[in-house]
Amino acid sequence: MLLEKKHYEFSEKIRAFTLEKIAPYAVEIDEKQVFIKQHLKPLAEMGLLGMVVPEEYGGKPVDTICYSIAVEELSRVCGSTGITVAAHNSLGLFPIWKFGSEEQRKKYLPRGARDGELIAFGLTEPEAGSDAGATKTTAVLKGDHWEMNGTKCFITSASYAFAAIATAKTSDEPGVKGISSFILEKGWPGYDIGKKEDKMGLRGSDTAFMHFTDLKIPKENQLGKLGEGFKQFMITLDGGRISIAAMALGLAQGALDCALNYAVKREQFGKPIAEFQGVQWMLADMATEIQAARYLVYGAAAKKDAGIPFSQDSAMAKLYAGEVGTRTASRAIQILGGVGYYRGNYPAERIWRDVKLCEIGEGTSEIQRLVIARELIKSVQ
Ligand code: COS
Repeated sequence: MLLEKKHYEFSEKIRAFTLEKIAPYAVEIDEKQVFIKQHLKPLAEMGLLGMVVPEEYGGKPVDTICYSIAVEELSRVCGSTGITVAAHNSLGLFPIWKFGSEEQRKKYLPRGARDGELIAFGLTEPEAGSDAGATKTTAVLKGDHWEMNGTKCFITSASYAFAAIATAKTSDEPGVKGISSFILEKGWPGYDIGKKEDKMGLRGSDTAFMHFTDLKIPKENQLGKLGEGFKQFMITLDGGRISIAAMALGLAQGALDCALNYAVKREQFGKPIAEFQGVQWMLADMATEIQAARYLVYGAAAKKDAGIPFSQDSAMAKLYAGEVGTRTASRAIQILGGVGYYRGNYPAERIWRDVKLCEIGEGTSEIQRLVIARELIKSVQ
Protein backbone atom coordinates (compact mmCIF):
# COMPACT_ATOMS: atom_id res chain seq x y z
CA MET A 1 0.00 0.00 0.00
CA LEU A 2 1.37 3.35 -1.05
CA LEU A 3 -0.23 5.49 1.63
CA GLU A 4 -0.10 4.74 5.33
CA LYS A 5 -2.07 6.27 8.20
CA LYS A 6 0.91 8.52 9.00
CA HIS A 7 0.59 10.14 5.57
CA TYR A 8 -3.08 11.03 6.13
CA GLU A 9 -2.27 12.37 9.59
CA PHE A 10 0.62 14.42 8.22
CA SER A 11 -1.64 15.75 5.48
CA GLU A 12 -4.26 16.88 8.01
CA LYS A 13 -1.61 18.59 10.14
CA ILE A 14 -0.20 20.50 7.17
CA ARG A 15 -3.69 21.40 5.90
CA ALA A 16 -4.58 22.94 9.28
CA PHE A 17 -1.29 24.86 9.27
CA THR A 18 -1.71 26.20 5.74
CA LEU A 19 -5.30 27.31 6.34
CA GLU A 20 -4.29 29.23 9.45
CA LYS A 21 -0.87 30.63 8.53
CA ILE A 22 -0.51 30.71 4.74
CA ALA A 23 -3.90 30.96 3.02
CA PRO A 24 -4.98 34.31 4.53
CA TYR A 25 -2.09 36.11 2.82
CA ALA A 26 -2.10 34.41 -0.59
CA VAL A 27 -4.14 37.09 -2.40
CA GLU A 28 -2.15 39.98 -0.95
CA ILE A 29 1.29 38.59 -1.70
CA ASP A 30 0.24 37.90 -5.29
CA GLU A 31 -1.35 41.33 -5.77
CA LYS A 32 1.50 43.27 -4.19
CA GLN A 33 4.20 40.93 -5.41
CA VAL A 34 5.75 40.67 -1.94
CA PHE A 35 8.17 37.88 -1.20
CA ILE A 36 6.76 35.35 1.31
CA LYS A 37 9.38 36.31 3.91
CA GLN A 38 6.77 36.46 6.69
CA HIS A 39 6.11 32.73 6.18
CA LEU A 40 9.71 31.60 6.67
CA LYS A 41 9.59 31.56 10.48
CA PRO A 42 6.35 29.54 10.78
CA LEU A 43 7.51 27.23 8.01
CA ALA A 44 10.79 26.64 9.85
CA GLU A 45 8.93 26.05 13.12
CA MET A 46 6.84 23.38 11.38
CA GLY A 47 10.04 21.76 10.10
CA LEU A 48 9.01 22.42 6.49
CA LEU A 49 12.32 24.05 5.59
CA GLY A 50 14.27 20.98 6.68
CA MET A 51 12.30 18.00 5.38
CA VAL A 52 15.12 16.31 3.45
CA VAL A 53 17.86 16.66 6.05
CA PRO A 54 18.61 14.45 9.11
CA GLU A 55 18.04 15.87 12.59
CA GLU A 56 21.76 16.07 13.32
CA TYR A 57 21.96 18.86 10.72
CA GLY A 58 18.93 20.69 12.03
CA GLY A 59 16.38 18.94 9.84
CA LYS A 60 12.98 17.42 10.57
CA PRO A 61 13.16 14.57 8.09
CA VAL A 62 10.07 13.01 6.55
CA ASP A 63 9.73 10.44 3.80
CA THR A 64 9.32 11.68 0.24
CA ILE A 65 5.56 11.03 0.20
CA CYS A 66 5.15 13.29 3.26
CA TYR A 67 7.45 15.83 1.64
CA SER A 68 5.27 15.76 -1.50
CA ILE A 69 2.14 16.10 0.64
CA ALA A 70 3.64 19.16 2.35
CA VAL A 71 4.43 20.88 -0.98
CA GLU A 72 1.01 19.85 -2.30
CA GLU A 73 -0.87 21.31 0.67
CA LEU A 74 1.16 24.53 0.69
CA SER A 75 0.61 24.98 -3.05
CA ARG A 76 -3.09 24.22 -2.69
CA VAL A 77 -3.42 27.58 -0.93
CA CYS A 78 -0.34 29.49 -2.12
CA GLY A 79 1.85 28.52 -5.07
CA SER A 80 4.52 31.05 -4.15
CA THR A 81 5.03 29.36 -0.79
CA GLY A 82 4.96 25.93 -2.43
CA ILE A 83 7.73 26.69 -4.89
CA THR A 84 9.91 28.45 -2.31
CA VAL A 85 9.72 25.44 0.02
CA ALA A 86 10.20 22.94 -2.82
CA ALA A 87 13.23 24.69 -4.31
CA HIS A 88 14.87 25.19 -0.92
CA ASN A 89 14.47 21.56 0.18
CA SER A 90 15.06 19.74 -3.10
CA LEU A 91 17.58 21.99 -4.80
CA GLY A 92 19.22 23.83 -1.89
CA LEU A 93 19.49 21.45 1.05
CA PHE A 94 19.47 18.08 -0.69
CA PRO A 95 22.65 18.42 -2.80
CA ILE A 96 24.66 19.76 0.14
CA TRP A 97 23.49 16.83 2.24
CA LYS A 98 24.02 14.30 -0.55
CA PHE A 99 27.33 15.49 -2.02
CA GLY A 100 28.78 17.76 0.69
CA SER A 101 31.63 17.04 3.09
CA GLU A 102 30.92 16.72 6.81
CA GLU A 103 32.25 20.26 7.33
CA GLN A 104 30.01 21.64 4.59
CA ARG A 105 26.97 19.86 5.99
CA LYS A 106 27.63 21.19 9.48
CA LYS A 107 28.32 24.69 8.23
CA TYR A 108 25.38 25.19 5.86
CA LEU A 109 22.57 22.76 6.58
CA PRO A 110 21.40 23.89 10.04
CA ARG A 111 20.99 27.50 8.91
CA GLY A 112 18.89 26.30 6.01
CA ALA A 113 17.04 23.42 7.66
CA ARG A 114 16.32 24.92 11.08
CA ASP A 115 16.85 28.67 11.12
CA GLY A 116 14.47 29.79 8.39
CA GLU A 117 17.14 30.82 5.89
CA LEU A 118 17.08 29.77 2.24
CA ILE A 119 19.59 28.17 -0.13
CA ALA A 120 19.44 28.74 -3.91
CA PHE A 121 20.41 26.52 -6.86
CA GLY A 122 22.30 27.96 -9.82
CA LEU A 123 22.27 25.78 -12.91
CA THR A 124 20.43 27.67 -15.66
CA GLU A 125 22.21 30.33 -17.66
CA PRO A 126 21.06 32.64 -20.45
CA GLU A 127 22.55 30.21 -23.01
CA ALA A 128 22.15 27.00 -21.00
CA GLY A 129 18.46 26.36 -20.31
CA SER A 130 17.12 23.00 -21.47
CA ASP A 131 20.67 22.30 -22.62
CA ALA A 132 21.89 22.52 -19.04
CA GLY A 133 25.33 21.17 -19.97
CA ALA A 134 26.10 24.22 -22.13
CA THR A 135 27.37 26.07 -19.03
CA LYS A 136 29.43 29.16 -19.83
CA THR A 137 30.26 30.07 -16.22
CA THR A 138 33.88 29.24 -15.45
CA ALA A 139 35.86 28.59 -12.29
CA VAL A 140 39.66 28.69 -12.43
CA LEU A 141 41.87 27.38 -9.63
CA LYS A 142 44.21 30.11 -8.34
CA GLY A 143 46.28 28.82 -5.43
CA ASP A 144 44.00 28.29 -2.44
CA HIS A 145 40.79 29.44 -4.12
CA TRP A 146 38.67 29.21 -7.23
CA GLU A 147 37.79 32.30 -9.23
CA MET A 148 34.32 32.20 -10.76
CA ASN A 149 32.93 34.30 -13.60
CA GLY A 150 29.51 33.98 -15.19
CA THR A 151 25.79 34.46 -14.87
CA LYS A 152 22.91 32.26 -13.68
CA CYS A 153 19.29 33.12 -14.43
CA PHE A 154 15.74 32.24 -13.29
CA ILE A 155 17.10 31.52 -9.80
CA THR A 156 14.41 30.88 -7.19
CA SER A 157 14.98 32.82 -3.93
CA ALA A 158 18.27 34.28 -5.25
CA SER A 159 17.77 37.63 -3.48
CA TYR A 160 17.00 36.08 -0.07
CA ALA A 161 19.23 33.00 0.01
CA PHE A 162 22.19 33.14 2.41
CA ALA A 163 23.99 30.60 0.24
CA ALA A 164 23.73 29.06 -3.20
CA ILE A 165 25.19 26.14 -5.05
CA ALA A 166 26.23 26.72 -8.64
CA THR A 167 27.88 24.90 -11.52
CA ALA A 168 30.87 26.11 -13.52
CA LYS A 169 33.26 24.75 -16.13
CA THR A 170 36.50 23.88 -14.34
CA SER A 171 38.26 22.30 -17.29
CA ASP A 172 38.17 22.36 -21.07
CA GLU A 173 37.06 18.74 -21.24
CA PRO A 174 34.32 18.46 -23.86
CA GLY A 175 30.73 17.76 -22.86
CA VAL A 176 29.59 17.89 -19.29
CA LYS A 177 32.66 16.20 -17.77
CA GLY A 178 34.41 19.53 -17.13
CA ILE A 179 31.54 20.89 -15.00
CA SER A 180 31.96 21.11 -11.22
CA SER A 181 29.84 22.63 -8.46
CA PHE A 182 30.49 24.99 -5.57
CA ILE A 183 28.83 26.39 -2.47
CA LEU A 184 28.73 30.19 -2.50
CA GLU A 185 27.87 32.63 0.26
CA LYS A 186 25.90 35.81 -0.14
CA GLY A 187 28.02 38.86 0.66
CA TRP A 188 31.21 37.57 -0.92
CA PRO A 189 32.69 40.29 -3.18
CA GLY A 190 31.84 39.51 -6.80
CA TYR A 191 28.58 37.67 -5.96
CA ASP A 192 25.81 40.01 -7.12
CA ILE A 193 22.08 39.53 -7.44
CA GLY A 194 20.06 41.05 -10.30
CA LYS A 195 16.72 42.79 -9.96
CA LYS A 196 13.67 40.80 -8.89
CA GLU A 197 11.97 39.44 -12.02
CA ASP A 198 8.38 40.52 -12.72
CA LYS A 199 6.56 37.25 -13.33
CA MET A 200 3.15 36.25 -14.65
CA GLY A 201 2.55 34.03 -11.62
CA LEU A 202 4.17 32.87 -8.38
CA ARG A 203 4.56 36.56 -7.70
CA GLY A 204 5.27 36.02 -4.00
CA SER A 205 8.31 33.92 -4.83
CA ASP A 206 11.63 35.53 -5.61
CA THR A 207 13.35 34.99 -8.96
CA ALA A 208 16.52 36.81 -10.01
CA PHE A 209 19.83 36.58 -11.84
CA MET A 210 23.06 35.74 -10.00
CA HIS A 211 26.20 37.39 -11.42
CA PHE A 212 29.71 36.27 -10.55
CA THR A 213 32.64 38.56 -11.25
CA ASP A 214 36.08 37.30 -10.21
CA LEU A 215 34.28 35.67 -7.30
CA LYS A 216 36.81 34.07 -4.95
CA ILE A 217 35.59 30.71 -3.64
CA PRO A 218 37.66 28.97 -0.95
CA LYS A 219 38.88 25.57 -2.16
CA GLU A 220 36.96 23.84 0.62
CA ASN A 221 33.70 25.10 -0.93
CA GLN A 222 33.99 22.81 -3.92
CA LEU A 223 30.96 20.48 -3.68
CA GLY A 224 31.78 16.81 -4.17
CA LYS A 225 34.27 15.62 -6.76
CA LEU A 226 35.74 17.76 -9.50
CA GLY A 227 34.00 17.19 -12.85
CA GLU A 228 30.85 15.69 -11.33
CA GLY A 229 28.81 18.88 -11.06
CA PHE A 230 26.49 18.11 -13.97
CA LYS A 231 25.69 14.62 -12.72
CA GLN A 232 25.11 15.93 -9.18
CA PHE A 233 22.68 18.50 -10.52
CA MET A 234 20.85 15.93 -12.68
CA ILE A 235 20.47 13.64 -9.65
CA THR A 236 19.23 16.65 -7.68
CA LEU A 237 16.70 17.53 -10.39
CA ASP A 238 15.34 13.98 -10.42
CA GLY A 239 14.19 14.59 -6.85
CA GLY A 240 13.26 18.21 -7.48
CA ARG A 241 10.88 17.19 -10.24
CA ILE A 242 8.81 15.18 -7.74
CA SER A 243 8.37 18.36 -5.71
CA ILE A 244 7.35 20.44 -8.73
CA ALA A 245 4.88 17.70 -9.64
CA ALA A 246 3.55 17.91 -6.07
CA MET A 247 3.28 21.66 -6.46
CA ALA A 248 1.26 21.26 -9.68
CA LEU A 249 -0.93 18.74 -7.90
CA GLY A 250 -1.62 21.13 -5.03
CA LEU A 251 -2.42 23.98 -7.39
CA ALA A 252 -4.76 21.71 -9.36
CA GLN A 253 -6.49 20.65 -6.15
CA GLY A 254 -6.86 24.31 -5.20
CA ALA A 255 -8.51 24.99 -8.57
CA LEU A 256 -10.90 22.06 -8.07
CA ASP A 257 -11.72 23.24 -4.51
CA CYS A 258 -12.58 26.64 -5.95
CA ALA A 259 -14.69 25.34 -8.86
CA LEU A 260 -16.57 22.81 -6.72
CA ASN A 261 -17.45 25.30 -3.98
CA TYR A 262 -18.66 27.74 -6.60
CA ALA A 263 -20.65 25.19 -8.58
CA VAL A 264 -22.73 24.01 -5.59
CA LYS A 265 -23.67 27.61 -4.68
CA ARG A 266 -24.08 29.36 -8.01
CA GLU A 267 -27.64 29.08 -9.30
CA GLN A 268 -28.73 29.41 -12.91
CA PHE A 269 -31.99 28.25 -14.50
CA GLY A 270 -33.35 27.79 -10.96
CA LYS A 271 -30.76 25.35 -9.61
CA PRO A 272 -27.09 25.12 -8.66
CA ILE A 273 -24.90 24.74 -11.75
CA ALA A 274 -23.37 21.61 -10.10
CA GLU A 275 -26.63 19.88 -10.99
CA PHE A 276 -26.01 20.30 -14.71
CA GLN A 277 -24.31 17.35 -16.33
CA GLY A 278 -21.96 19.57 -18.37
CA VAL A 279 -20.49 20.96 -15.14
CA GLN A 280 -20.54 17.58 -13.37
CA TRP A 281 -18.48 15.98 -16.13
CA MET A 282 -15.92 18.74 -15.93
CA LEU A 283 -15.66 18.32 -12.15
CA ALA A 284 -15.42 14.54 -12.49
CA ASP A 285 -12.64 14.78 -15.08
CA MET A 286 -10.74 17.30 -12.95
CA ALA A 287 -10.95 15.09 -9.85
CA THR A 288 -9.97 11.94 -11.76
CA GLU A 289 -6.96 13.52 -13.42
CA ILE A 290 -5.82 15.00 -10.10
CA GLN A 291 -6.05 11.59 -8.45
CA ALA A 292 -4.08 9.97 -11.29
CA ALA A 293 -1.40 12.69 -10.96
CA ARG A 294 -1.34 12.19 -7.19
CA TYR A 295 -0.53 8.51 -7.53
CA LEU A 296 2.20 9.23 -10.08
CA VAL A 297 3.75 11.71 -7.62
CA TYR A 298 3.50 9.39 -4.61
CA GLY A 299 4.71 6.44 -6.72
CA ALA A 300 7.85 8.31 -7.76
CA ALA A 301 8.34 9.39 -4.14
CA ALA A 302 8.00 5.81 -2.86
CA LYS A 303 10.52 4.56 -5.43
CA LYS A 304 13.00 7.27 -4.40
CA ASP A 305 12.73 6.22 -0.77
CA ALA A 306 13.08 2.55 -1.67
CA GLY A 307 16.35 3.29 -3.49
CA ILE A 308 14.92 2.19 -6.85
CA PRO A 309 15.88 4.28 -9.93
CA PHE A 310 13.16 6.88 -10.37
CA SER A 311 14.31 9.36 -13.07
CA GLN A 312 11.59 8.23 -15.43
CA ASP A 313 8.95 8.21 -12.69
CA SER A 314 9.73 11.75 -11.56
CA ALA A 315 9.73 12.97 -15.16
CA MET A 316 6.34 11.28 -15.75
CA ALA A 317 4.93 12.73 -12.53
CA LYS A 318 6.08 16.23 -13.38
CA LEU A 319 4.95 16.02 -17.00
CA TYR A 320 1.50 14.71 -16.16
CA ALA A 321 0.86 16.76 -13.02
CA GLY A 322 2.03 19.95 -14.77
CA GLU A 323 -0.33 19.40 -17.68
CA VAL A 324 -3.20 18.38 -15.38
CA GLY A 325 -2.52 21.56 -13.41
CA THR A 326 -2.93 23.91 -16.36
CA ARG A 327 -5.93 21.97 -17.68
CA THR A 328 -7.64 21.95 -14.28
CA ALA A 329 -7.04 25.65 -13.68
CA SER A 330 -8.48 26.47 -17.10
CA ARG A 331 -11.57 24.31 -16.46
CA ALA A 332 -12.05 25.94 -13.06
CA ILE A 333 -12.12 29.38 -14.69
CA GLN A 334 -14.62 28.02 -17.23
CA ILE A 335 -16.94 26.82 -14.44
CA LEU A 336 -16.71 30.21 -12.71
CA GLY A 337 -17.41 32.01 -15.99
CA GLY A 338 -17.07 35.80 -15.93
CA VAL A 339 -16.11 36.08 -12.25
CA GLY A 340 -13.38 33.50 -12.83
CA TYR A 341 -11.77 35.88 -15.30
CA TYR A 342 -11.57 38.70 -12.74
CA ARG A 343 -8.53 39.05 -10.55
CA GLY A 344 -8.61 38.67 -6.78
CA ASN A 345 -12.20 37.39 -6.29
CA TYR A 346 -11.52 33.68 -6.67
CA PRO A 347 -8.18 31.82 -6.64
CA ALA A 348 -8.69 30.05 -10.00
CA GLU A 349 -7.21 32.93 -11.98
CA ARG A 350 -4.12 33.15 -9.73
CA ILE A 351 -3.70 29.37 -9.89
CA TRP A 352 -3.89 29.47 -13.70
CA ARG A 353 -1.01 31.98 -13.73
CA ASP A 354 0.96 30.10 -11.04
CA VAL A 355 0.63 26.59 -12.40
CA LYS A 356 2.00 27.34 -15.88
CA LEU A 357 5.45 27.36 -14.32
CA CYS A 358 5.10 23.66 -13.55
CA GLU A 359 5.29 22.92 -17.30
CA ILE A 360 8.50 24.96 -17.55
CA GLY A 361 10.62 25.00 -14.37
CA GLU A 362 12.99 22.16 -13.42
CA GLY A 363 12.83 20.96 -16.99
CA THR A 364 10.10 21.78 -19.53
CA SER A 365 7.43 19.23 -20.42
CA GLU A 366 9.43 18.60 -23.60
CA ILE A 367 12.55 17.74 -21.56
CA GLN A 368 10.46 15.40 -19.37
CA ARG A 369 9.28 13.60 -22.53
CA LEU A 370 12.90 13.37 -23.66
CA VAL A 371 13.95 11.84 -20.32
CA ILE A 372 11.02 9.37 -20.41
CA ALA A 373 11.70 8.36 -24.02
CA ARG A 374 15.44 7.87 -23.36
CA GLU A 375 14.65 5.57 -20.43
CA LEU A 376 12.15 3.63 -22.56
CA ILE A 377 14.68 3.12 -25.33
CA LYS A 378 17.43 2.21 -22.84
CA SER A 379 15.15 -0.49 -21.40
CA VAL A 380 15.11 -2.46 -24.67
CA GLN A 381 18.75 -1.98 -25.67
N1 COS B 1 21.16 10.94 -12.96
C1 COS B 1 22.49 10.63 -12.99
N2 COS B 1 23.29 10.93 -14.05
C2 COS B 1 22.70 11.55 -15.09
C3 COS B 1 21.33 11.87 -15.12
C4 COS B 1 20.56 11.54 -14.00
N3 COS B 1 19.25 11.83 -13.94
N4 COS B 1 21.04 12.47 -16.30
C5 COS B 1 22.19 12.51 -17.00
N5 COS B 1 23.20 11.94 -16.26
C6 COS B 1 24.59 11.74 -16.66
C7 COS B 1 24.67 10.79 -17.84
O1 COS B 1 24.71 9.43 -17.43
C8 COS B 1 25.96 11.20 -18.49
O2 COS B 1 27.04 10.67 -17.79
P1 COS B 1 28.13 9.72 -18.55
O3 COS B 1 28.70 10.58 -19.64
O4 COS B 1 29.10 9.36 -17.47
O5 COS B 1 27.37 8.57 -19.07
C9 COS B 1 25.98 12.71 -18.25
O6 COS B 1 25.14 12.96 -17.13
C10 COS B 1 25.46 13.50 -19.43
O7 COS B 1 24.15 13.05 -19.68
P2 COS B 1 23.41 13.29 -21.06
O8 COS B 1 24.31 12.88 -22.19
O9 COS B 1 22.07 12.66 -20.98
O10 COS B 1 23.29 14.88 -21.08
P3 COS B 1 22.56 15.83 -22.09
O11 COS B 1 23.42 16.99 -22.34
O12 COS B 1 22.04 15.06 -23.25
O13 COS B 1 21.33 16.43 -21.21
C11 COS B 1 19.16 16.54 -20.26
C12 COS B 1 20.38 15.70 -20.61
C13 COS B 1 18.49 17.16 -21.46
C14 COS B 1 18.21 15.53 -19.63
C15 COS B 1 19.56 17.64 -19.25
O14 COS B 1 20.34 18.64 -19.86
C16 COS B 1 18.36 18.29 -18.61
O15 COS B 1 17.79 17.73 -17.68
N6 COS B 1 17.98 19.49 -19.07
C17 COS B 1 16.95 20.27 -18.43
C18 COS B 1 17.57 21.09 -17.38
C19 COS B 1 16.57 21.53 -16.36
O16 COS B 1 15.76 20.78 -15.87
N7 COS B 1 16.66 22.80 -16.02
C20 COS B 1 15.89 23.37 -14.99
C21 COS B 1 16.82 24.11 -14.11
S1 COS B 1 16.44 24.03 -12.45
S2 COS B 1 15.08 25.32 -12.19
